[in-house]
Amino acid sequence: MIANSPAKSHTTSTRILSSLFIALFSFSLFDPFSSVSAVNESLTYLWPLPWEFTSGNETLSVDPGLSLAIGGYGGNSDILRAAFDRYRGIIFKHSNGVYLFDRLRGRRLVYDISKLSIVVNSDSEDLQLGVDESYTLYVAKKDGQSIVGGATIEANTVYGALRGLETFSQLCTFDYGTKSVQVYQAPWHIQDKPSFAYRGLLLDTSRHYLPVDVIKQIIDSMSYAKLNVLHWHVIDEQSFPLEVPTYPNLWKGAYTKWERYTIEDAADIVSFAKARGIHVMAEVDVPGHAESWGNGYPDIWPSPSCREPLDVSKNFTFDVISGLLSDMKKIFPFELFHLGGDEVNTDCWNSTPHVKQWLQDHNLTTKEAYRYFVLRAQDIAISLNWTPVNWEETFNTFAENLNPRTVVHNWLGPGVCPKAVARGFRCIFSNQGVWYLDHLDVPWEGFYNAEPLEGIDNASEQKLVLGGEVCMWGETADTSNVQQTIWPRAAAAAERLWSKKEAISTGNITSTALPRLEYFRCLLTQRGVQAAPVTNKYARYPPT
Ligand code: CP6
Repeated sequence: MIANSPAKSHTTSTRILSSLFIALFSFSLFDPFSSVSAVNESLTYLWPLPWEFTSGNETLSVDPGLSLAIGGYGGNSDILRAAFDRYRGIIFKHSNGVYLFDRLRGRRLVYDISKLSIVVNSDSEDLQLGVDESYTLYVAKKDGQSIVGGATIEANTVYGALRGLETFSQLCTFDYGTKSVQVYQAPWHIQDKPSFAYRGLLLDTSRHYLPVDVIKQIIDSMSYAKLNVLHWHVIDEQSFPLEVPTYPNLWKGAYTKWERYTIEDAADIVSFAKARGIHVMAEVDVPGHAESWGNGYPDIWPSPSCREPLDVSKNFTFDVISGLLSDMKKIFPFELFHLGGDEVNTDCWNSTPHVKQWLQDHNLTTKEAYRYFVLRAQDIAISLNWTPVNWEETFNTFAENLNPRTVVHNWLGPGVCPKAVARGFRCIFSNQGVWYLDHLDVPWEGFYNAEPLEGIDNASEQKLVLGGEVCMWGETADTSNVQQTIWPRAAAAAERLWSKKEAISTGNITSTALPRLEYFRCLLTQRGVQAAPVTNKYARYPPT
């Protein structure tokens, strides 16, 4: 655990002393400073790395009574005030008790930064894809003359201000020596914005149910890494945990009556995420991965022995999809909606007499029937004013028929986004070889080195890559291990999706990124997120 901050505040003499001290200790068997000594003063301990920044060599103290001054058109935002209160809790987690104690003892306390000013230029809280998340952040000492002292965040939207608050909180470190919160390497001037508009995490609540509180903790942790889309793979073949008022038997497919999400739960998750600048994209994966629907409505199965894919021959199937999506529309305001379409094995359509008959009557092969199903589901989503997202098999099998608004979601391998954008489709990168979190054998470097734009040179085609998403499939993850499976590797992808490519692609990542990621992982654990260690440090021993 890196308990302390970058040691910029040390005077030369204490630095020499502490080096001596560490040198002495490193000869002993037990090295209590092994992790602290990993702090490298030439690195910027922010994750993900901001686009442009300058820093200095002053250390500033932050007032535990830090107040908020808000201005601009968006100054009256409840989202902003609530976020400030949350971040106060994070920043002063360790110091508030000390502060109160000092005040009781009547000590006079003087701080460099007592106010955080936030200016938001727009009062719109509309959260859609591509919303402006840029911000500038200044942290500087008030010198009496200058009016630009203290901390200031400027943003065009409240969501940019949220990103700036996160960065500010990462600059604030509790110093165990002075028992106060300090900003090292000030003055700071940061100008920041994301590389990609879509920076997602898939959560699967069908293979294992995740309680609402756990989903909220994950949303909180996403905001620390500036991820901004929760792809909620809520339903699959194993269970149907979601309430659907129009077809109330659907959630009979839940594992138990406790492992369910009411529509109020779902709406609560959406507003919790919105308050953190995070979109929730729900997925209804059809026609494969949908066996659980038939627990409540067995007619949606071709037959009791053919439960998947759903029955393409019945209008009832599409009535259920239509009712389900209409109910979802009231809960999920994000413009993208995921319709799955992956891993469809149509063999048993051919061996189910009434479906086989229907195929013959309509002169369709099973492959064409798969296409018909996906396109009909797309039409329902589009009529509800959604932009459909589909897994890449749909593109791989019938790109020429896909609605041109379709967003192609890559997963099988590399090379799909280049093909999709060449045909004018937008694309999301989730290559299973590098961004599947359930692949425990992929180390953080695999996540970090993945590049959504690989193989795409043309700037107008690059713009069609919305971003990428790491996937936490739920077969082997539940409440007991989901956070440590997501973190810290999801953070490696988060920096890839946020930071300037040139700034994070040069040099040796073991020295430029690893210590920063270890620091961020420590920050996660300080904030209560059960993040796993980044690497097995001891595997490197004995040192050579
Ligand atoms: N569930 C659904 C899954 C997977 C997919 N879709 C999946 C496939 C292969 C691996 C991991 C997950 N479990 N609905 C593929 C998009 Cl290795």
